[in-house]
This record gives sequence, structure tokens and C-alpha cells, in this order.
Amino acid sequence: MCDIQSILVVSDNPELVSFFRKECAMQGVSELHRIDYRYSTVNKSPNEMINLGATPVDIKDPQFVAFAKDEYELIFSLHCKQIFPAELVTFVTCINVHPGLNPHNRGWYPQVFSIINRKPIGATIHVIDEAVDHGGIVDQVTVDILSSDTSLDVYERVVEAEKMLIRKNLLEIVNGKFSTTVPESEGNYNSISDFKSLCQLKLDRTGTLSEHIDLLRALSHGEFNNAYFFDEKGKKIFICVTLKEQDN
Ligand code: 0FX
Repeated sequence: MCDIQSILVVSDNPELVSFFRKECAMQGVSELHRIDYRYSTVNKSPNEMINLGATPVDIKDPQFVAFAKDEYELIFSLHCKQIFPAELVTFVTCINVHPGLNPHNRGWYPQVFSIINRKPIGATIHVIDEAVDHGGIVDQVTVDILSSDTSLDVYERVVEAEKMLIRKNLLEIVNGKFSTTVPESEGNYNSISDFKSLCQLKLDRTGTLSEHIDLLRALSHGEFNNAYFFDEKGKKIFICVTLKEQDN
């Protein structure tokens, strides 16, 4: 192992933190390094993160950034709700585990946009630079989108791919032995406003039925109320779809 002393993990996703922690134990990382777990102060339901022993942090707070620059030689973002500030990522190696296949559909909810625009989807581990989901790629893997998939189905496949990438790359990252490749292009970026405007269904929208089905399944994600329209009485009606492949 190299001389990395302390590692910070900032995450708002308990499933990935549990997995990461087990891998660190199994691969001997937690024996040799102190690993601190934090969740974002913007996280409105942090109970599971608190149960995992994480404490809150505002990753943009200049005082915290100054502290982190001295304290940590490696920082992981495992689905952190905040964007890391430039002052931090230029001083400390920050690694993002991202639920998308950079550079395609960088930003918010990549699988939602990939179902609609047919760009590839998968998971990526990359070095964080000053732009969102943008830095040098350590490793990535593509996952399929099936015709019967909703956003949730693809997302679950992506999270499994992220876990596989964490398991495969953990030691090389911790030991500073990883290399990166430059993304093939700048790709495209989707914001939360792009997602919200998709959710507001325009009932007079034209297009093929196939495009409409893709839009609805892209916005169907378990219990989330995403896609909606207003009925003639002005009532807001949410819509989500289920799809089923024929049994063989
Ligand atoms: O862990 P995560 O995938 O998301 C987190 C952060 O919340 C998010 O801000 C950050 N961009 C991402 C890298 O890490 O969990 P989530 O529950 O916020 O979202 C998971 C999926 O759930 C998302 O891909 C789409 C779906 N979703 C989520 C919300 C909040 C919806 O369909 N509608 C929603 O309102």
C-alpha cells in the first residue's frame, strides 16, 4: 500500500456505502486506512446514512475544504447530492462513482434520458474535475436497456454495475495505481430542470407511440410521482406504467 492515510467517502446513498464498506473490509483497505463517512447537509432523509455512522458535511463550505485538503489524500463521491467545489478537486484526488456512462447523458438521472434519447447507459468511475461528471475515466461498463424496462429496472442494473466497478478498482485507486482515459467527447449534460420539464406531460404533443411509451417508462421509477398532466378540472394526475415481457 502507498502512504495514503485517511480516506473520505461522501455519499447520500446507503446501499452503495454499505457495499463500499464491506469491500474495504474484504480487500484490507479499512485495516490500513482511516475511512470517514459523510453525507450532504442538503440530504433531507439522512436516517439510513446516520445509522451507517455517517455525519453531515457541506462539501462546499470553505472551512471544510481547507480542513479536507490537509486531512485527506483521497475522497470518494458515491452519489453525493452536492457538486464538489473546484478548490477541493484541484488539491485532493476526488473519485466519483457515477450512475451513467460518461460522456453520455452526464448530470441528473442518466438512465431516464438514455431510455428517451437512446444514448448508451452504464456506470463510470472517474476523477472529478471542475465540470460535472466530466474528468478522466478510471473504468466504466455499459448495461442494456430492454424494451420492457422502466427507469427503475435500468437504475437497478446500473447500481449493480457500479458495485462491480468498485470491487474491481478499489485497491488500484486506494494505492494510486490507476490510470485514466479522456472521455471520447464532451457528450451531453441534463439538469434537474430538464428532468422536471419532461415530467410535465404535454397532452397535445405529437410523436410516434413508441416515443410516447419511451417517455412514460423513462419516468416510471417505483413509487416516485414523476410524469403528470392536468385534467379538464385542473386536477394534477400522475401517471406511471408497467411493462411485462411475455413468459416463454
Ligand atoms: O443515489 P441516487 O441515485 O441519487 C444521488 C443524489 O440524490 C442525486 O442528487 C445525484 N445526482 C446522484 C448521483 O446521487 O438516489 P435518488 O433516489 O436521488 O435517485 C435514484 C433514481 O430515482 C434516479 O436515477 C431517478 C429516480 N428518481 C429520483 C427522484 C428523487 C425519480 O424518478 N424521481 C425522483 O423524484
